[in-house]
Amino acid sequence: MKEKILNILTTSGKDNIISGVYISSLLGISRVAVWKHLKKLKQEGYDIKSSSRGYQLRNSNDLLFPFCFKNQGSTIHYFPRIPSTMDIAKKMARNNKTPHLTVVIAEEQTKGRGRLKRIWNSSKGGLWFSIILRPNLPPPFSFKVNFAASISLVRTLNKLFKINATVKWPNDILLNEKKLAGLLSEMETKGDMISFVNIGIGLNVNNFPEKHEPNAVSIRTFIGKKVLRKKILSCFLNDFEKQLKGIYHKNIIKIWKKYTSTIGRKVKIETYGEISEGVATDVDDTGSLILKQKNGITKKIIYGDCFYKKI
Ligand code: BTX
Repeated sequence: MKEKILNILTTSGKDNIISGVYISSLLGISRVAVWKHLKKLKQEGYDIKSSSRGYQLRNSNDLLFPFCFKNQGSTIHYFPRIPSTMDIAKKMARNNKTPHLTVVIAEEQTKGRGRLKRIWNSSKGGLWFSIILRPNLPPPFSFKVNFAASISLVRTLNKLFKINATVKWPNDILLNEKKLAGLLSEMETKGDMISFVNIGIGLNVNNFPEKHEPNAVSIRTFIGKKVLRKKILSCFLNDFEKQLKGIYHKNIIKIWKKYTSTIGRKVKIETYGEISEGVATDVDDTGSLILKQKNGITKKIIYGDCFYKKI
């Protein structure tokens, strides 16, 4: 019933205002029942305004409801306001019936998180989602899925907005050296195989992250106008789904290198408090960064935070 009501509100005519009587006649339920459902939707965080003329769903041109993605191969779950899409995705993924490519989207996250439990600012206007994946790979190959996600994201953004976003190792998306998106991955295994990998993506779209994070940027601040998140998500999912097919046999790192700005840069890498500095000379076939240090010794780094030094 909730989906049906939202669908009616999004497809309603002039001013997007629709009367309770009309909704009740379409759905064959009483006006009181309509009122109760709408009250619940408002409590859940949906931006619905009521007036003497009826109900209006605000900001309805860029909603991310499941029925907005009818032609997508993915199953979409939408929440107006939750702590984190990662928590919901983990719960869902632990249920073996949840299919590969299930997407959990939040309009707003109250406890969005980055790597190492850092805070991820997730105010309205951004694209905050997690994808549940069952890639049929042994755990050491999970890096392929993470790198593939950053390729699909950067490729989608550059194509749609004619920008030059790049990937910073391991998989932040930068625009003009500022953080446009962050990716986070959480995995559980079963026997010798991955049970699920959840990839969380936080992309600054129509929000203003620079208010809280001086080194962040959104598409809106960069190109100077609002854009449709729906289109970004849909293009991203199409591209990602294609990449995931037969991923075990693909040289994902070779493709990833076309989109990275890390190789050749002077960097500082922090791994659990240990700092290494030098020039990033390569990323090997397992996704590890190869660092040539000042003393000439080469070091292979499997995990860490990468900071670019000024050019
Ligand atoms: P990260 O640990 O690389 O980045 C976190 C750091 O980025 C923070 O410490 C802060 O300095 C900065 N930051 C915080 N918010 C923003 C922002 N909106 N834009 C740019 N920089 C910011 C990167 O972690 C992984 C982030 C994944 C976020 C997604 S959103 C959907 C899913 N749900 C969830 O809780 N997390 C993921």
